[in-house]
Amino acid sequence: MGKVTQLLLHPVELKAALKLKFIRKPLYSLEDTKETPELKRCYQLLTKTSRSFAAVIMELHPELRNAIMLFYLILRALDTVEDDMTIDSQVKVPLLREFDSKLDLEDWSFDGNAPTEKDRCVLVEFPCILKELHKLKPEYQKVIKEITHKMGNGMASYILDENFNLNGVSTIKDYNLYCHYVAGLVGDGLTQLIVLANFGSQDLYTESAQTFESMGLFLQKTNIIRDYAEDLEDGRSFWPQEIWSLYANKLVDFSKPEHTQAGVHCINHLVLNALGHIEDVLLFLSSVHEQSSFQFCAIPQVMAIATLAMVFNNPVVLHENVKIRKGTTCYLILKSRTLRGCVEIFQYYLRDIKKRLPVDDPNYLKINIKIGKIEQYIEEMYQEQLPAGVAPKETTIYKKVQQRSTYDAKVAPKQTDEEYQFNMALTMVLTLAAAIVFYVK
Ligand code: IN0
Repeated sequence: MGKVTQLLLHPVELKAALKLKFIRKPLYSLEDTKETPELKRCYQLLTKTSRSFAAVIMELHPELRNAIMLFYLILRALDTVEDDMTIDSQVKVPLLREFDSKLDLEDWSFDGNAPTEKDRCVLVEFPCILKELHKLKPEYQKVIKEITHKMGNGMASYILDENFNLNGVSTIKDYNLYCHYVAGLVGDGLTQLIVLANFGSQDLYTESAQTFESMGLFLQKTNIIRDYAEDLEDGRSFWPQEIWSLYANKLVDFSKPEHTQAGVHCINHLVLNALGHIEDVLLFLSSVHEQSSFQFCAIPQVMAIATLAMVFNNPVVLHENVKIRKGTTCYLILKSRTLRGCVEIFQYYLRDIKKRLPVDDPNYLKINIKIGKIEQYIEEMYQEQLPAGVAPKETTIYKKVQQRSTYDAKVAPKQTDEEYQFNMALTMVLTLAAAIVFYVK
């Protein structure tokens, strides 16, 4: 179904798409910084590697924009080496283990990727990344190097792990460890950068590693559930055997019609496991103060809960990738600019999951209990349903939410003004249309 038809069938999303395109003003834009040819090329590479998310990075506060853009490109380079099945492990393993040492070089590039590897350009044109990396504050460079070292070695250890290559991920512990190396560490690095820039509460990094770890794991686990069919096609699997072996003898069985119900039960079990990260995600978001950094952190998380609701109890996932509508992404980008907006999005999709949870699902009770616990946590965040005269409990999360609400309060007037501008424009267009129809008649 064409994009336009989809939008016309979802007027709320059409409105969001028009607002995002014509009314919303970015907080910061690239235009306001002088760009060297190398920096310009880096942002072009960024746009090539991730269309939609590149725009979010380009709207970041100038203090962190280049650091996060370069961090993103370097991680994409590492990912492109790890993903390329044509590179012999004799070459791949040392390359991954020593990748961080390449960051100290003035002029290094790699042309060994298969021509079909979509982001090979990032490695071929690595010199412009190195040039801009060495212009960053030393403390930012140190963080990027440290995370690249840990991730490169983590990925290398999996390449060599025979059992992993044969049977994929076996235990839930392995599942969390694999997700730690490819996504948890990203949360570690980004949190250090946000704290160093003083864009979040000082305890964001020291409070608990689990909090920023969950930011990465919630995204990665959602992608792993969504990409079941695509990964199997590429001869890879990341679903933990400890879970899927409860529903089938072989992981590939789920793609057979007679095992569809078992496959759906397995999807729902994996969704239950991913729901375990939501409270940490909400705690993390309530600790990010600088607005463009908040939006940078919030957008992937609200996209993930929308995707998780879409894969939930959905047999289509066993045969093809499902994607949320473009219109939905526009609506989520506008609404996720405040913590309150993010909480309402999570509440909406958790209720959607609960509504579509079949009573005969083996995890019916556990999923209901988990969603109930998250609802309780959200109540503790705002404590707005308290009986008269009962004072809110000053818990850590409550105080962090109170503080974040002062930043939310600065966003709300902008959202109201956008609504006003949209209604004005709509009234003009409708009046004009009516006038034309009246005179033509
Ligand atoms: C990301 C994450 C990301 C953003 C903000 C805060 C984060 C905190 C912890 C961990 C990751 C965090 O966001 C991107 C989003 C993205 O690239 N989305 C793609 C869609 C997609 O499906 O790829 C898009 O085009 O919109 C993300 O998914 N990852 C990522 C990579 C590097 C950085 Cl610096 C930040 C990838 C991953 C594997 C989930 C970490």
